[in-house]
Amino acid sequence: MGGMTDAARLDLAIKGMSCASCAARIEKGLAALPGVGEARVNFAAERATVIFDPAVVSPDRLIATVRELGYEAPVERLTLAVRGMSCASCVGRVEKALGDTAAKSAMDAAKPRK
Ligand SMILES: [Cu+2]
Repeated sequence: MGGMTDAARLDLAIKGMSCASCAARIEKGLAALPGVGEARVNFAAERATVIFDPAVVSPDRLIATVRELGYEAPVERLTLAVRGMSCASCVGRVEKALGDTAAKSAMDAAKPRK
């Protein structure tokens, strides 16, 4: 994780995996994207957790990659946690980088509370 200043975490549901090597394939595909620090896919739980830099890669891109590999990633279960956001302008900056409606509503939940 060293070096990523604005690391965000995306948790998403993945459908269509039939064995553990499906999970490994998705992990590999996600980890190969620029801006992805870590990708973990749990076959049994049908879930993926991706640590990424929202300034480099968008949640949209991560989800699209899962779909390009042939699996389903229902966006309604997307949750996003962003570390290191200290003020509203940080939130605005990350939102701008994300540029997706679903991700934005997830960001609202992640906003720092006063
Ligand atoms: Cu498989």
